[in-house]
Amino acid sequence: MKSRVCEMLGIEYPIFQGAMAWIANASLAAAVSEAGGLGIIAGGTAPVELIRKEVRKAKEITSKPIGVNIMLLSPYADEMAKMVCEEGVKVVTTGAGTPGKYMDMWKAHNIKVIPVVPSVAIAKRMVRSGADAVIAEGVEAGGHVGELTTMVLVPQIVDAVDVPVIAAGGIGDGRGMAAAFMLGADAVQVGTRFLIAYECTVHENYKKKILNAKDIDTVVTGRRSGHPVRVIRNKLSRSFQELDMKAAPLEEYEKLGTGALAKAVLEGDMEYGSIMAGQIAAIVNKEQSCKEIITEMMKEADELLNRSWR
Ligand code: TUI
Repeated sequence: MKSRVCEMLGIEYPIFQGAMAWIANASLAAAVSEAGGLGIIAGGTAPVELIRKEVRKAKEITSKPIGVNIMLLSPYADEMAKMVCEEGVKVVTTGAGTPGKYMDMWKAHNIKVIPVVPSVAIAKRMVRSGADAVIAEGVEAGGHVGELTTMVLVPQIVDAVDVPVIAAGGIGDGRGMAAAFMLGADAVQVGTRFLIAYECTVHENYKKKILNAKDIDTVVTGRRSGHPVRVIRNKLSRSFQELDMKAAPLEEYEKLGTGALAKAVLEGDMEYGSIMAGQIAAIVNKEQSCKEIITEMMKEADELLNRSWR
């Protein structure tokens, strides 16, 4: 099941590990890359030197390709964009915005640029400005989300652009992966399932939340604020919903949201921390190594895609 994405990036399996802010560090990304997928270190809103250290650490653990994700709402996005050039990173993904202004610089450093896109129009715009591939992310995903589901977004973007499309949002096993391939995707991006990997250093309380999550346990908060985010329901998500209901000023969203992700990830605060996770959390029921996750997904997807449907 080699795809053109594997050839473009020099990876063995068409599985990207989703960039999860404060979570996707050298430990997780290097384990995924070492297992043959594409590990991605998340820049999130962290200061650039912290992420530079993670990039260097990852390179000590594996010699395989590693990506870095730049979250474009970060106050450090400009510095992060330069850092990936300085550190010789080969693959950059972006989220929560359009990276057009960095494109020339990245191209000059031979970096493959793969933006996350929530719509056909943005996908086309990114390809026009030089994207090598796009990640079509549906609203099933955890964290900052668009409006459309993976099921409807992926085939439309596949039809609209001539670069490889990576499907993201709601993919957590070989069935989801096979389905994404059927929709025309060349690879998949998986976030939530990697949260419970042994190599993932997120707080144990966060892992337990994922392992215990049921189908309807996530909710999108903050649509009104312009930063819709999918999280597991808790006291914080209910407070956000109250802000929505009373049409609160945007500063109140910011006050509530600042530092909330780090609170969940680092301190394990499951009441007032922001527990970002995708809807597929419900099928994530066992802890595994990154290698086990990738091997299992590949085997399942391979069997399904080779099955006779007559
Ligand atoms: O970026 C994500 N998911 C994220 S980022 C994040 S950290 C965060 N911190 C503070 C505030 C908000 C988030 C947690 N999860 N996914 C990729 C993604 N990108 N989803 C949607 C988009 C997107 C949205 C609009 C990409 C481009 C875009 O373009 C709008 C435009 O016209 O520029």
